[in-house]
Amino acid sequence: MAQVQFINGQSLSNIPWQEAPEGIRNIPLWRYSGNPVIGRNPLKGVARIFNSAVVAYEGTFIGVFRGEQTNGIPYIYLGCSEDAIHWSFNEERIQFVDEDGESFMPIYAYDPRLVKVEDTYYVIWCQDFYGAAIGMAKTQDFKTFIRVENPFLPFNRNAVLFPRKINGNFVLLSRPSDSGHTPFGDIFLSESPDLTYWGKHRHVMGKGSEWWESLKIGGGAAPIETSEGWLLFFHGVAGTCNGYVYSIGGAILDIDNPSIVKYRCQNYMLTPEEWYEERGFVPNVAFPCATLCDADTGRIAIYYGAADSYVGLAFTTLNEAVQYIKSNSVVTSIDTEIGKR
Ligand code: BMA
Repeated sequence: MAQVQFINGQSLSNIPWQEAPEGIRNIPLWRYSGNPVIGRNPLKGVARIFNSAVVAYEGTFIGVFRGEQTNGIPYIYLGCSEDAIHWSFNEERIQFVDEDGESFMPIYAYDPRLVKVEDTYYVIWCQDFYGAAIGMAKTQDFKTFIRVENPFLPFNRNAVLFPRKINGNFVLLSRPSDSGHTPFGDIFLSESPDLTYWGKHRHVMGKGSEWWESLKIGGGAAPIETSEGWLLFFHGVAGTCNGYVYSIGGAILDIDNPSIVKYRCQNYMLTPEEWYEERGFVPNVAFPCATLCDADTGRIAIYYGAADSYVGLAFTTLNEAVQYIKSNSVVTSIDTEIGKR
């Protein structure tokens, strides 16, 4: 297969990396041998950090972390790292403000994603808005975080912004839900010229016919722009007699019209197997929220929450991930349509 390229990719020579282990590999992702990279009680007043997102920033790394406080309420904390493996965190929760500078602190905030579009970083998370809904804030310096209007009505989760405007508009993936443990869910896409008014809603992907994603799916890491289309790592959920199992899936969306799925991998890309994925506050969860990419080598580092208790790191290359998705792709007419019924 011809080499796949990142589009608008950056050099990231300090991306964390380990070569794939020897032996049988059934999946195109391999775990960092030092996982979990964030363990229990990582911070005063915080019992667990998981489902968190990182970016490269000024030669080092910075991230927004879901911290489960010792009162059980999740909030978002800022962390930084020299190597994207060892993290230190601000003890203070991120202090969000409204446009007018007034404090805005949601009752709870969880599952943050972090995406740079042009010169601004956007944090997107789930918060209470008369039920579970999407919250959003912007920052340019990781000191001031200014709230952006809530994009959608409740109930919704797993919102992920594309890293550039498409046809002049911001584009957001989301997963309409209920306010509880949502036993259903497809990925949709919405556009906005200004991050205030959202429309042109499209269906992107439905829960899969494969067992590992047969209950619901949700956006994961920000889509990665490549010569094959937008590479999306998402989560797929199976409902078993002992509860939900969250795996990592992979798909490639059309570059100009990402409501069209070009390829969708029928196999999971990673599923809970290690102790830190199978055992924890919620067992059997691998929940991807971010990637780092190095355009020079094609390396991809994937950050995922493990068992609602830890942060795990996994690796792949652009070629291996895309080749695996393409060679195991099954798309239905619901995937390949524009998604506007
Ligand atoms: C989902 C979200 C995630 C969590 C997952 C498994 O509904 O709440 O934050 O990781 O459940 O508990």
